[in-house]
Amino acid sequence: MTVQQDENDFLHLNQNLMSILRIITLLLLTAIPLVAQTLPPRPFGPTPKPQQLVWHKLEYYAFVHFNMNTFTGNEWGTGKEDPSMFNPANLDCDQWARVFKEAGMKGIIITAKHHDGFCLWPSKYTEHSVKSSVWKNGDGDVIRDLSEACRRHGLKLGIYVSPWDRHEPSYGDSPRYNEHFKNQLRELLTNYGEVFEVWFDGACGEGPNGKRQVYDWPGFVGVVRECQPNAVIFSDGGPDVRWVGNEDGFANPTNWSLLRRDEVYPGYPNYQELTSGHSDGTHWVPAECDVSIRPNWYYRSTDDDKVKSPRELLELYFKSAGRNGSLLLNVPPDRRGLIHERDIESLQGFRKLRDEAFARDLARGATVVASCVRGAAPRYQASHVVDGDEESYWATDDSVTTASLVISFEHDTAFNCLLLQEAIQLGQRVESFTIEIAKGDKWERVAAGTTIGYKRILTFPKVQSNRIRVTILRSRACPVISTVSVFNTPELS
Ligand code: FUL
Repeated sequence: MTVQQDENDFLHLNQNLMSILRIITLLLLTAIPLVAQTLPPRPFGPTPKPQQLVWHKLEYYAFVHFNMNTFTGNEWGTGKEDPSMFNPANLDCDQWARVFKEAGMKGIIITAKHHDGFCLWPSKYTEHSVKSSVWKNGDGDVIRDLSEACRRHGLKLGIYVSPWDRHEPSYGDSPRYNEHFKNQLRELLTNYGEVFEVWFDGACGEGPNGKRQVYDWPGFVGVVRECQPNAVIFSDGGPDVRWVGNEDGFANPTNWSLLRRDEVYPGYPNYQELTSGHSDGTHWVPAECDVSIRPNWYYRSTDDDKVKSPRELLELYFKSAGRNGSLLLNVPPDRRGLIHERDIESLQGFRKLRDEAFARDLARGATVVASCVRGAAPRYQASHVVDGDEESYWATDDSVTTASLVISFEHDTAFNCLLLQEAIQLGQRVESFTIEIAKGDKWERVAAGTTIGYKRILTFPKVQSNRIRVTILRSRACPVISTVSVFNTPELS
């Protein structure tokens, strides 16, 4: 081998290395923007905490107003009731749990203490409780019975506890009562296993000469966080779940899970705002829609023929869970301590209607084409909206806030209901959308909406077509849609 040959080999090697380097650089230069482009959308605005995400999926659960008022026939007791009046001779929390489970509910929130101060558990801090009643000779504990029944039936347990207490002598002596209330909260939140929601009622009927109690809200919230870190806290203004601003069980069609939380407090005078939330809200505080299956919160035999019908309950479901809220349906046990036959009938009828309404998602597995797919990446492709997986989603490029999806069926298909979901872990984004069907070579509008959020259900007169176009007209950031479902629900025709 000559010196000349050596030099040639060296030069060749160098040239080869240079070409390889050039190719690598080229690859990197083209790949970097692609990789950057297909990064998931960044969260936009306030987003839900993990326990709020879990809560959103519950959608429908029971409210149970049951305690001293059940026996007096009052809606608000005075606190002067004789504890011996509380005597539900056939109390059976297992029956409640069975009925609610069969109704398709996910949990039960019980009035552990209402405004009259009577406690359904043997609190160490008052004599005004089940321990002074004749029920089970004072040895009973409704919260214990219910927590065990919930566990047996796979239901979540929630606790309603009224800060306003008309029995407790320390009420009005602010620091003393606040301590009393926190002690009672601790009992409820440490002795009965996991609690999914703590419900703070904002009502207080003290007149101008009534007792003035300044509540230690940060302290109350602190006790819940300490004892039940996975629970959500409800009040007019959250901090985790807000009142919907009415007791009729509906949210407005425009419903933001957002709230200017620092402005809203229990007893907030502009509570009508809560039915839509605040579009410029600073925190994620979704709406819970509470309503009673009867005209009153507590059981009265005179209401037995006024129980809401399955059809009325279905309509409420569309106006609550179908408008980005949850449905908290009150079903008050009677004086026996049982859910009344009339209520059971309605709950079962409602379950049947709901099952029929959503029996078959016509869009599942259909062909979907989007006007834009984020980075043209499969991870964000349009078909994710019909794959039945709430975790996967369709998203557009960051710069695209108006976009559409066309869902095609093999044949003309009749339908009257559409269900949409945003991937809310990334925030609530959509402000306006339309739904159209193909008629010949034209598109015909069948429905339009504003917000979507966790779940938005739209119903309309039955139409028939082989193509549906969902257009996101306005979104605060690129739309991120996890579900589009299509139904032909018999109840609506
Ligand atoms: C209100 C209370 O005053 C009613 O009695 C009932 O408990 C309802 C759910 O909340 O604020």
